[in-house]
Amino acid sequence: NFKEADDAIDYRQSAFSMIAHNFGDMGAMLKGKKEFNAEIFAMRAENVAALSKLPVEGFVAGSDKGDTEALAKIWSDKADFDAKMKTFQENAAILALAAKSGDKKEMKKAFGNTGKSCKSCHDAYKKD
Ligand code: ASC
Repeated sequence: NFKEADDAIDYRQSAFSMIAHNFGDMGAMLKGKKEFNAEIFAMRAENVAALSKLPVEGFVAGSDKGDTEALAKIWSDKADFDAKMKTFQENAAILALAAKSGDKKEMKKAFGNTGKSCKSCHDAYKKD
């Protein structure tokens, strides 16, 4: 139900932009680049978990053409792409739980796994 391919591209890029903003701030806290705040960290983790569900909808057929870094391989390997998106969503959900646990070690582990799932998809499906 996007009018144009460009609308689908805007939609997914908006979601990725919000994911990067929230995830990046969590990374800054874990790496000691800014003060760790458990409440903000948990809010950001919740945001990422919710946002992780959004981009996939924007990868509609034909939206490899336009102002996008998405590789055409996404649509020829859609099952693998969707599986990687699902792994990201699962890792983000685990990160949101870890954030509420108060256990910094768990948070770091879950943050690392989530970042790995970002990267595995970028390596396979994003122009560099
Ligand atoms: C980020 C960000 C990404 C991922 C990736 C993880 O903060 O913007 O694209 O983490 O670098 O490896």
